[in-house]
Amino acid sequence: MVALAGRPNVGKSTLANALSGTHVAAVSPRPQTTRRRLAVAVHGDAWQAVLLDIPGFQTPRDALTRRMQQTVDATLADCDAAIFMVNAAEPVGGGDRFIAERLVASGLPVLAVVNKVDEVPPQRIAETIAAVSELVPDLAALHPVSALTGDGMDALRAGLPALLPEGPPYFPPGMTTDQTMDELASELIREAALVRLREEVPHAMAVQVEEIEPAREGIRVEAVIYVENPSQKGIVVGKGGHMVREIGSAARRALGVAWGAEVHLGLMVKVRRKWREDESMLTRLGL
Ligand SMILES: Nc1nc2c(ncn2[C@@H]2O[C@H](COP(=O)(O)OP(=O)(O)OP(=O)(O)O)[C@@H](O)[C@H]2O)c(=O)[nH]1
Ligand SMILES: [Mg+2]
Repeated sequence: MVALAGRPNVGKSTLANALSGTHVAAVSPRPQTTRRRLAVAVHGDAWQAVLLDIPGFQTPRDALTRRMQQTVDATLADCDAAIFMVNAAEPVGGGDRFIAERLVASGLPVLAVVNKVDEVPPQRIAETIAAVSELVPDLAALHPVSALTGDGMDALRAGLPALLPEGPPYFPPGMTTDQTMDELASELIREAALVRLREEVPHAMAVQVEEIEPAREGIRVEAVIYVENPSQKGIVVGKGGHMVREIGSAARRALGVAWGAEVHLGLMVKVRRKWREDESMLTRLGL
């Protein structure tokens, strides 16, 4: 079990998807895309690594982000190793230092990944590598990569088994995530919405799957996108329903690939004031 630790937006979920060869974790340019912990299995020849994709480290602001940070802490207390991920395109800063201190204190073997090398010149990559090596002096390994283009990813993949103790395989061949169909659907619907929306809407949005069942030809999904106020609802619905239709068709395509089946998706947009502070709603959303 390998925890993926890093600031929001460094590319943890992109890395998990790329190493597993599937699309099961939501990825978007908005920070705090990942809200729940999800396991993503990487199957090697005679080994298996289970990556635990988790929210980026942050200072909690409300009940939602408090729960997200608890998920991070619980995961670090219960894994065999950690990947410390930083973004080469941003200076290594206080947020990275805070995470590094926690990882060093945990005593876990730590492999560092310097991501987004496609975005910066070599000099900058070298500076980031030096800064990371200083933050975590006993690194098991360090890999500069681009999770987006695939650069450096083969070497990283080959380095995973050395990080891990021997144990039983948790995932059968071909299975790459522990998410239920509901969870995967809500993850990919939220992703489709996140990449199309900006400002305050992404943080105010949650997705709940209401129904999922085999239909005559494929799988039928009914889901609700919750937002916090009517103006956000207007943005998500879009002119004449154009935005919600676009979100729906992107999510339908992604789910179709994940399940290898035709997907029929019904999406509603509803207002639920202050849901981020509503503990029972958060529990219902699986957060
Ligand atoms: N240029 C470039 N962009 C990348 C790379 N890896 C990820 N990204 C982009 O960075 C953004 C954030 O990626 P995510 O994988 O969602 O980041 P994350 O660390 O999981 O973020 P949180 O879940 O919010 O903590 C997305 O727009 C990705 O496409 C990379 O190697 N190069
Ligand atoms: Mg993520």
